[in-house]
Amino acid sequence: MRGEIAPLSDNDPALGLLQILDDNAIADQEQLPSISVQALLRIYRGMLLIRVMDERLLALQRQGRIGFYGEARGQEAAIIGAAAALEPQDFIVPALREAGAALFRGLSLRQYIAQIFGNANDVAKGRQLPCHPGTRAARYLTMSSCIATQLPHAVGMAWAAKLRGDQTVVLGCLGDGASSEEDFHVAANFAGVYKVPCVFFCQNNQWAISTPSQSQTVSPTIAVKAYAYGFPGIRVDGNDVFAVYRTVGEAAERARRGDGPTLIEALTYRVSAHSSSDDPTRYRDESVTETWRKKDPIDRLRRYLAAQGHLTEEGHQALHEELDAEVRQAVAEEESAPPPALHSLIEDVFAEVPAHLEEQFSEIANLPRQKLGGVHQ
Ligand SMILES: Cc1ncc(C[n+]2csc(CCOP(=O)(O)OP(=O)(O)O)c2C)c(N)n1
Ligand SMILES: [Mg+2]
Repeated sequence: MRGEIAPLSDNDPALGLLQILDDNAIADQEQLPSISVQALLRIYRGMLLIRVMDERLLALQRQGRIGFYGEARGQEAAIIGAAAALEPQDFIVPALREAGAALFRGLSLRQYIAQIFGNANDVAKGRQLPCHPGTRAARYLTMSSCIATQLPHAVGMAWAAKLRGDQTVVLGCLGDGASSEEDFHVAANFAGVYKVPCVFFCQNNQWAISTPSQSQTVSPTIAVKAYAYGFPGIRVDGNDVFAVYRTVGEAAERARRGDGPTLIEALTYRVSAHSSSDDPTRYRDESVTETWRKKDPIDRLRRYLAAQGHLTEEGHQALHEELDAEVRQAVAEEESAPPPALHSLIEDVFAEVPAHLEEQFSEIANLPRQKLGGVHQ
């Protein structure tokens, strides 16, 4: 049965840009989602934690203390706004920059930083690239480094939830670059046909490493691609936490009701480098980046909270210092933790470690210590 494709008018939600909190931090009262002050301050804390962590961990990478780091600077409203709009039973299947959402949902800073060091406290036992946390308890999957391969997984999980009738929604995250990958189209098609409870959440930060979004697609927006698969698309200001929260919340409710997927495009900007291995000054005009730095989502929410009398400048400073101290403490603890046990090299693939692997292991274990580099037994 064919889905309906509505004729597109100029104010179609997939072509427009929903904004509730404008650049001057003035909120549109009619569209403002209802969020308690306590919940809003928790959202603010989650956003600020990403910023504080990014600053500290990038410095650590530059000092050679961690191998790699990817910032999410400028995308904090999109990440936390989306996470805050979900129910605890919902899953997040991340793309590249959503680790702050895992922390927001309960992953401890120490667990996250242990993953970055790949030490003995890391549940992944150092087998993942830094910044790839996963937490079963907070229903946040480990990030897939292969762009877009997570989307068929997200749709499969949502299909399973539908078959079980368990009211779980899956947030399938992607970047603008991922929208060109076949896995995105496979996932979107399947999600539309089977009406699965998946919300596709695309952070269009306008760059895929050095490829600008205008070279990525000639579609007028990414959101409009949803119509090809028979479900709604909506484009929002990704630096506006209220627009993201409201849209993701409504899409999740729609999915929970059994009405199927939605594609949300959150328009934002990657104001930092792609990762600690990248230098954007070699391929883009950084004066454009400066204009986006002025649209800072944390600053926008802070000004709104201040105008409402919910957060003073001193309150903001105190929170900043508290988060900075928490990050430094977690770094100090995890940096001094030992690496994973050497024997873990050959564990977890077979139910019982086969003899040939034990044999190879004993050769490694008997190497002089200096040949093992940083690896301890
Ligand atoms: C299948 C695949 N192709 C290429 C890469 C290399 N790669 C890593 S991140 C990235 C860009 C992703 O851009 P986008 O989806 O916009 O996410 P963003 O980095 O902007 O958050 C690329 C091409 C990869 N990891 N996987
Ligand atoms: Mg991108």
